[in-house]
Amino acid sequence: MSEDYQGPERVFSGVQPSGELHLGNYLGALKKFARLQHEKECVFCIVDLHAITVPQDPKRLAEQTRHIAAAYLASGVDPSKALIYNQSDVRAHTELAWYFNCVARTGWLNRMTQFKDKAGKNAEKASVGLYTYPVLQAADILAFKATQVPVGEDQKQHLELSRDIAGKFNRDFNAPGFFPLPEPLIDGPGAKVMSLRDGTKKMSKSDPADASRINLTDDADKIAKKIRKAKTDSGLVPETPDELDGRPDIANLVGIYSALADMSEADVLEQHAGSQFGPFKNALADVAVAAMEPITELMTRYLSAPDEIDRILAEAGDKAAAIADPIVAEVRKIIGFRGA
Ligand code: AQP
Repeated sequence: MSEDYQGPERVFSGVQPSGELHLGNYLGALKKFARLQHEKECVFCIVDLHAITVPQDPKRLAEQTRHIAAAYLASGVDPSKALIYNQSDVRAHTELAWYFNCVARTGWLNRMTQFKDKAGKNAEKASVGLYTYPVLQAADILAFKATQVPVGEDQKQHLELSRDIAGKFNRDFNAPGFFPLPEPLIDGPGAKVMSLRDGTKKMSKSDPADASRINLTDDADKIAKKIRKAKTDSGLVPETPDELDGRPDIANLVGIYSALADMSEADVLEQHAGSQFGPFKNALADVAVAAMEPITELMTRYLSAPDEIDRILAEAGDKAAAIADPIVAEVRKIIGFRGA
């Protein structure tokens, strides 16, 4: 946090309604959110403005947004403790993003590896929105003057950009401490869940291979099958975490086990050291099904009441706007707009 920032602590994070959520989203984000709501003021968003940086089917977008809301609720985020709202319902995001577009430097954005990964060889054809995505993300966080941002490791570089934007705004407009420098919360197991087919690639909703990920909607049978088919090597389960170096597929499975069972990696390995991967995967499948099945069931239950989801989102949207609008009004004044 900025040395000069004197405001309250606040946690902000978001999830995109751009496809099926998977175990990486759950362990890297949702599970942490459910814990943090007991410790700090939390604002959680469904970032539909981010989702449209790549084409979305308008008929499916609202449905996917409810799907993410159901995932938040099923993962244990309680709307009476934390806000769960929809980004496009709160205008402060887009307004602040424009001001930040004028603060951020193109050189900073050119360094963002996620844009390069997502745009691929066709960067010229990617939307401008995909390019400036991290600027909107900075606006999401700073419209709430959030001090902490729980995310997976893939978001670390974007968080650094948010800090750079906050610092430059404070300096450029001679407003020391106006924005905090938000800190990423990336600690703990599950911060980087990798593909079940390739332990060097992150588990991702855009991977064409469904077997690479465990979706939050997969039933027990599917979860177990995917884990049994996960890539391993010809060795045995090692004895200590140090021996996971250079064995990315095994390190990934041990990491998933540890995160789902709330055990240290050392304890997981102590239980299974020297075992073949068949029995290890069976044990992991049991752990995964026990942890994920209740979430899938709860999601289905929440999704059967879309009106209730809409009510929760609308109520939280009003509360979120009541926090963010005055902050953005102050920004207008600081910038020097007439009538601000
Ligand atoms: N593999 C992962 N391990 C740990 N955390 C992860 N997150 C995503 N993948 C992993 C975290 O989930 C949160 C929400 O992510 P998002 O919906 O904003 O989208 P994303 O990061 O773009 O997720 P995907 O699945 O990887 O989507 P695509 O395939 O579109 O790139 C974030 O906190 C993220 O860190």
